[in-house]
This record gives sequence, structure tokens and C-alpha cells, in this order.
Amino acid sequence: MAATDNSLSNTASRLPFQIPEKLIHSLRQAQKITALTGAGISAESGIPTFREAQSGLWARYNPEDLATPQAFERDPDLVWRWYDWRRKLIASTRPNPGHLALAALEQKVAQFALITQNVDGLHAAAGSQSIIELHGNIFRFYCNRCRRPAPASAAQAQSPPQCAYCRGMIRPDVVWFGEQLDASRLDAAVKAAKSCDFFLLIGTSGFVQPAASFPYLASKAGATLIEINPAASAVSTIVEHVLRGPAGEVLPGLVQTVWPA
Ligand code: BJW
Ligand code: ZN
Repeated sequence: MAATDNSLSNTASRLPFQIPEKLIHSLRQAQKITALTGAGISAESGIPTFREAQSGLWARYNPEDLATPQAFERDPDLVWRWYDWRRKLIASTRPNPGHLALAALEQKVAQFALITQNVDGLHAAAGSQSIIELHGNIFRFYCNRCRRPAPASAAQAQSPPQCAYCRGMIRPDVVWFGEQLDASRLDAAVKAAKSCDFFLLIGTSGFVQPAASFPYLASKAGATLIEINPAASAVSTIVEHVLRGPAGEVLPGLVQTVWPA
């Protein structure tokens, strides 16, 4: 992944709407902000989302064939090649102004947690620190049999390499449908959702559990919800402030407006 200029100076605010004064004021008072990101935040980096009708990965590929443990058992080479293709695509991208704005936001509030469903590593590349990678990371690997971590050099292989310990098959460290999420990451995400003043929902369709339940947990615990997405999501109806637009424009505008340098 290319190194990146971690400043917001070139991301001029082009917000197509006014942020209400009351919201600006209460965001400035916030002690803890939690953000949940999805594929939409990386769309402006050139990484396809999953469920968008024309451009989403699931419009071209069947998740049952590629993103389930059964698929990997049935045809490990096919699944391996698909992840290899995506890993190469992701490796050629850079964080966009939306990722950079979240990294800047982390420095503005006393407590900040970033829960991401993305496996692309772009939040870390943008300089975010407090990241919970809920669905794993496409650049990491582990053994499908003994679960031990495998070296990153597995990425060079053309088909799933063998585990050095048990000869099981190495797989990408991502969470497939029907698999449990890592318990400590899930626990940290639930705690972050339940303990924040503001919960930001950014670029996620809100269909996939358990992440889709986090806005409900946050709302029930008294947080104010803000959604940043050009389109409605499955959870828009419970959101107090909907900021309709691409994350790469709305987030820098929001951060610059609320916390001018
Ligand atoms: C922009 C933008 C811009 C565009 N700016 N925004 C019923 C039957 C069977 C199973 C289930 C069931 N009900 C629930 C389940 C469980 C299942 C689930 O939720 N399924 C639903 C789909 C129905 N969940 C699981 O299996 C999870 N495990 C689990 O629950 O364990 C316990 C359990 C097991 C079994 C049964 C029951 C319980 C695991 C989920 C793993 C998800 N894995 C994937 C693949 C990861 C690896 C990889 O990358 O290959 O994760 S699927 C895919 O979806 C990926 C994403 O992280 C995830 C979420 O998608 P996301 O990020 O929201 O993307 P999109 O494309 O949906 O939305 C993009 C959004 O961006 C849109 O809103 C756009 O408008 C917006 N946008 N441009 C801002 N510029
Ligand atoms: Zn093994």
C-alpha cells in the first residue's frame, strides 16, 4: 500500500448541505465517538462494495461460492484466486479523504473507537490507531485446520499453501458467512457501541450481522446516530442525522466544520 500524506489540507470541504449548529456544538462536547465503517468508505479508493446493484461484488460473484467455509472446502483454489485478485487490487489503492478524516477525528476527541467491517487495511494506512477489524484482514493468513497464524508470504502462493505445523490448508484471515467473529474483537466492538456519545455509521448497508446490530445497541444506550452514505441503509430509520453524500467528501467537511484546525 502506498504511503500517504496524512493531512486534511487538500481535502477542501464541499459539503452539499449545512450541518445544524446544534449538532456542531454537541459534537464539540463529545467525550467518546465510535464509528462503524463498511465497504462504502473504500469505494472512492477504487475498491468495489458488495451489495450495490451495478458495481457491487455480489452483483458479479455469488457469495455462496466464494465467502463461506463450505466454498473453501469445495473449491479452495477458486476461493484462493478470488482473494488473490482482491488482495492485488487493494494493494494498488490508497486511503482516500474519508479514511484520512477519520484518522484526524481520532486526534480531536478524548476517546475514539473505529469498528471496521473492511478487510483492506486502509484505515491503518491512513493513520487510524484504535481500529477493530471485525471481519479480519485480507493481508493476514491462518491455518484452516489448526488455526495457527501463517506468514504474510502466503500471499505469493498461486493456491492455498500447506500449514507448516499440521499440513492443513492456509486461508485468508477474513470472516466468512456462517463463521463466528473473533470473540475479543466482537466484545470490544459491542463495548465501544454501548459507551459512546455519538455513533457514526459510514458506508455500510447495515445488512450483515452482527455489525448491523451495533447502531441499535448504541441508540439504546443513549448515543446520537449519524449516518454518512449517499444512499439509504437498512438502519437509516433509527438515525437522527443523515448526511447524504460520499464519505470522501462528507467526512472531511464534517471534521473541518466541527473542529477547524
Ligand atoms: C458509500 C459510498 C461512498 C457506496 N461513501 N458510502 C440468515 C440466514 C443465514 C445467515 C444469517 C441470517 N441472518 C443473519 C445471518 C448471519 C450472517 C448475516 O448477517 N447474513 C445476512 C447477509 C443475512 N452473518 C454471519 O454469518 C456472520 N457471522 C455470524 O453471524 O456468526 C454467528 C452466526 C453464524 C451462522 C448463522 C447465524 C449466526 C459473519 C459475517 C461475515 C461477513 N463477511 C463479509 C466478507 C468478508 C471477507 C471479504 O471481504 O471477502 O464481509 S460479507 C461482506 O458484507 C463483507 C462486508 O464486511 C460485509 C458488510 O458489507 P458492507 O460493508 O455494509 O458493504 P455493502 O456493499 O453491503 O454496502 C456498501 C454501502 O456503501 C452501501 O450502503 C452504499 O450506499 C455505500 N456507499 N459508495 C459512503 N463513496
Ligand atoms: Zn495448521
